[in-house]
Amino acid sequence: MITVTVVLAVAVVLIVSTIYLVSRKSRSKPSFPSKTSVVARRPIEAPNGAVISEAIEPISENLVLPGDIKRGIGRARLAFARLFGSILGGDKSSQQLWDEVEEALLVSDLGIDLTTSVLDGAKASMAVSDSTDGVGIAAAVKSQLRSLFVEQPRDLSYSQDSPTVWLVVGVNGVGKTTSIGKLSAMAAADDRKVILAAGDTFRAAAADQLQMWAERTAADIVRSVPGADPSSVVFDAIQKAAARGFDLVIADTAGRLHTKSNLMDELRKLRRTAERDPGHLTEVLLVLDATTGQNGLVQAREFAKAVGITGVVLTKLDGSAKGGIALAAEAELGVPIKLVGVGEKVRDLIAFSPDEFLDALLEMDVQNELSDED
Ligand SMILES: Nc1nc2c(ncn2[C@@H]2O[C@H](COP(=O)(O)OP(=O)(O)OP(=O)(O)O)[C@@H](O)[C@H]2O)c(=O)[nH]1
Ligand SMILES: [Mg+2]
Repeated sequence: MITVTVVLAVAVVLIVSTIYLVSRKSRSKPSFPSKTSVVARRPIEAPNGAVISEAIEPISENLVLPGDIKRGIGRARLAFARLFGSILGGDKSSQQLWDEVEEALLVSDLGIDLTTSVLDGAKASMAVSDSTDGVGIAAAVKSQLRSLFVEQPRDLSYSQDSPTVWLVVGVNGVGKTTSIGKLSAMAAADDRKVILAAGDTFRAAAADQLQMWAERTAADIVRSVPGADPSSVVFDAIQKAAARGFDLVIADTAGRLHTKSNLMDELRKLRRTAERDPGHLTEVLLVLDATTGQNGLVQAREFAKAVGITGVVLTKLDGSAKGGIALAAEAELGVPIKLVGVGEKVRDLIAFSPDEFLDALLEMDVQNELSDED
């Protein structure tokens, strides 16, 4: 009798636990095979000297470069709309509304001069249209902001004859090497054969960092020893590209402070090398860190003057609340922002569109997200 009871008890426990496990499994989310699989792991040295371990992902799985600017400029958008959005609500005098717009523009780091000119232009257009409400003010300001962007092509250009050369310049730490990795992935996605030239020979770890990106994006790399002449590295990369039928050479450069005048001399020399046959220099891209705001613009001006730039890559927009810097940079430099960096991953480089950017920055439904955040 005791044996029968024990057997029955064990059977009941087994049945109950089986039912529990089956029901748990069916409730859990279905798992899809991961799109990216890690193929290797190797230590690399970060710019600050720290060794980080980075998963190296196969390039074929990493070619999606979505233009989701709203996600990318999240913080800039929320910070801007917190102030700008409020002009649409409440019963405010016209003066209060203009004061709030001014504050929003200044906080977004548009700079005092541009803010004044945007406000003056918007007020003048309001006087013509005879409108005084918040919606009218918002529209007039948006139209003034739009006019700060230059009307020039924003796609990266290739020469008809290979190899095309792109030179990437900017102050240290702004995101040059990371952006080159992302550009390399973009070019590979476009079926271009790419060589990266490790023109930053100042820091020993710089070429290692670039090599990691070359491996991740199936690009070739030409590098030399620390302290080598950057122009000779770029020269060798162009020669190799021409000899072996590569389409594109992307050259990394050192980014020590512009106050060291020899850096500017070096960049001029690099430019001359990149222009020389068989290379065809079509882009000199200035990388600008959005989080540095107006300070970054002082340095940008120096670089633009020294080497002449064809476009701007505005990085770290994901970490900046200063969306106005995009407008300030373009108005100040007179060259188009071609791409924006919105994260550290290979996909986080987005083709820049002024209209999409302004729509995202000024979109008023962001108020819902604000209340979620608070
Ligand atoms: N959040 C974010 N981080 C970025 C972005 N672009 C670059 N970074 C990070 O910024 C740091 C510096 O990037 P690098 O690419 O090494 O910058 P660099 O200009 O080559 O620096 P130097 O070689 O020292 O002159 C790294 O930690 C990058 O991961 C971006 O768009 N968003
Ligand atoms: Mg670098």
